[in-house]
Amino acid sequence: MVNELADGLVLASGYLSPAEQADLVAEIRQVVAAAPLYRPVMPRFGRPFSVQMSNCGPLGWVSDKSGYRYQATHPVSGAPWPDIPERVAKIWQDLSGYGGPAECCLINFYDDDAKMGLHRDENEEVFDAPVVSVSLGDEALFRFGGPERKDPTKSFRLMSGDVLIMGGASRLSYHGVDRIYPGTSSLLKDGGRLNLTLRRVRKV
Ligand code: MD3
Ligand code: FE
Repeated sequence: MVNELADGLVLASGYLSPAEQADLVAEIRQVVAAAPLYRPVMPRFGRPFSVQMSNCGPLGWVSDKSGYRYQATHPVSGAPWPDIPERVAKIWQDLSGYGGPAECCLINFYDDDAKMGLHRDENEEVFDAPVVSVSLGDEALFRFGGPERKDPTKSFRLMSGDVLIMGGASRLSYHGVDRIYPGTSSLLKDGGRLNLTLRRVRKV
């Protein structure tokens, strides 16, 4: 079921079947075997994120004391990021409506207590492509506002297999994850939530 939650914010509920979700998780497990999840820290003060991260694709999004940026290598191992799995690239191809491949697949892992504060995705060089995000595992309470931090927000539950597309007017809107609902999915054997966020970084 496809539902426009706000101008440019489209939720494809249950886009991935349970079998497809399981295949996707197996592929992401291979990616994080090569590029382990790590815990980034906030710029300046160095406060650790509650979310653990990794990436695949030519560019990965990273955060450390010196700032947010995209880079071609894992910040801990120094190795290039693994390729974006075919199955993930296809989700972008099918849903982004964009004339070029995704360059970054950020992998966010939420344990039971993890959350992500309200922010905008604005470290990319271009904003003409949407952001496409895939939810896997436990449900999350997602908060979505407007282009200004003070704008009113609405909350939605994201469930395993849902794909969210943020284009047009919503591309530069504030958003975050307020909480995870532990035990709401059996997809990940040790629980938690995986989110894949696909982005175009540079102009085609
Ligand atoms: C709305 N991730 O990685 S995905 C992020 O569930 C991020 O892990 C959240 O925000 C997560 O940056 C939310 C949904 C999402 C992603 C990007 C957006 C919503 C967005 C960009 C613009 C507007
Ligand atoms: Fe974001």
